[in-house]
Amino acid sequence: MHETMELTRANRGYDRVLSSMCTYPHPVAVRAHIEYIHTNLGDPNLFPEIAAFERRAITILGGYLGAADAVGYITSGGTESNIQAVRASKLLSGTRKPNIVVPESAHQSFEKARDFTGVEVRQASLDERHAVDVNAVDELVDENTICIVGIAGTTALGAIDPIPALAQVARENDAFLHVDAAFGGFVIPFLEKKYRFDFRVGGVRSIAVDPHKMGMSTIPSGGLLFKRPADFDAISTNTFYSVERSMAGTRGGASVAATLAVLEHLGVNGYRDVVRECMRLTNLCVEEAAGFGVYPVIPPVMNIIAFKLPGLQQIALRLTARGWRISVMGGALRIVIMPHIDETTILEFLNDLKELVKV
Ligand code: 0PR
Repeated sequence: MHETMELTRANRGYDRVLSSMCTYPHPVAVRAHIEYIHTNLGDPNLFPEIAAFERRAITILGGYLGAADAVGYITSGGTESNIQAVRASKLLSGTRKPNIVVPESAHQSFEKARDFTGVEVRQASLDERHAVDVNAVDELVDENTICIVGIAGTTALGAIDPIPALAQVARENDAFLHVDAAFGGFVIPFLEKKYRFDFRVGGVRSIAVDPHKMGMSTIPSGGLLFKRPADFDAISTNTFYSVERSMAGTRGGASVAATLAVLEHLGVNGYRDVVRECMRLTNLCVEEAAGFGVYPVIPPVMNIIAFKLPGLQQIALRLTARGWRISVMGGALRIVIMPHIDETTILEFLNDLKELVKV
């Protein structure tokens, strides 16, 4: 009894959490997760039904990203997807001293990819819109560049890199192009404004897209998709029971079932509604903050706002003391307007922010 109470206290939930790209999973995802909690996709022969769920989930994700015939698997998250994409590009290349070119805004998972694969990571500078500068990428690319990375929804700002221009550089240099849409992959397809960032751009070979972020699935569920089956095959290992293309051996089938359940339940219209509400609150937040002289680094593209604030550290500490969970990133206060945030919460946050900015 005592231990249960401890657990309950530790479970604070997402109340006042503006720092996270994760949220409460959808109830249908939770139900599916529990139902399949015992399953192991490491041995798909044992659970062929879940292996089929995974293929269906990948087909739906591929459809959202412009290639319903894409192949791939449900990973443990964006980190695994990015590492595996770099690994695939390395295994496909014959280069002895391979390098990859990533934007300065890239997630730290590419550092891990470097450590695991031994590729050199070159960082390209950003332009005034905080998207990668394609000229800088072009200058860093050489005959040993095996992979170029573009980000569709950067961690700090939610900016979208110019994927079509990166694709051209990749094509000219015979490099693999990976798009990190871990966050943006479940937002951009459902925005009113259209962006070219997915498999519809010729040259995009793989995409990371995380159901456990805006997809409202359970943790851990990431997605790694390849346009060409041969690219996915590059990361395969023969085992005595099957062919494995994942990083892990034993891996849970529960979040795969959860992902398929929420994908089928929400569908395009469901996700569009989720994104529409998050964007309404994002825009409301930006407009209200402008009313007391606080502005974002870039006009939000998606439901991520990075506010420029004089006295940032002090304000961040005071917000934290009032129970807000926020991030300080790239010299700004980053908040993510996830589905667990409602209008009342935003207005309370803005009240606190306004008070602290005045002090
Ligand atoms: N790519 C991008 C663009 C990301 O923003 C992230 C996560 C990843 C890859 C890696 O994804 P996984 O964490 O699934 O491996 N960025 C989040 C962030 O920095 C991670 C996070 C999530 C941090 C929830 C805190 C938190 O409460 O915001």
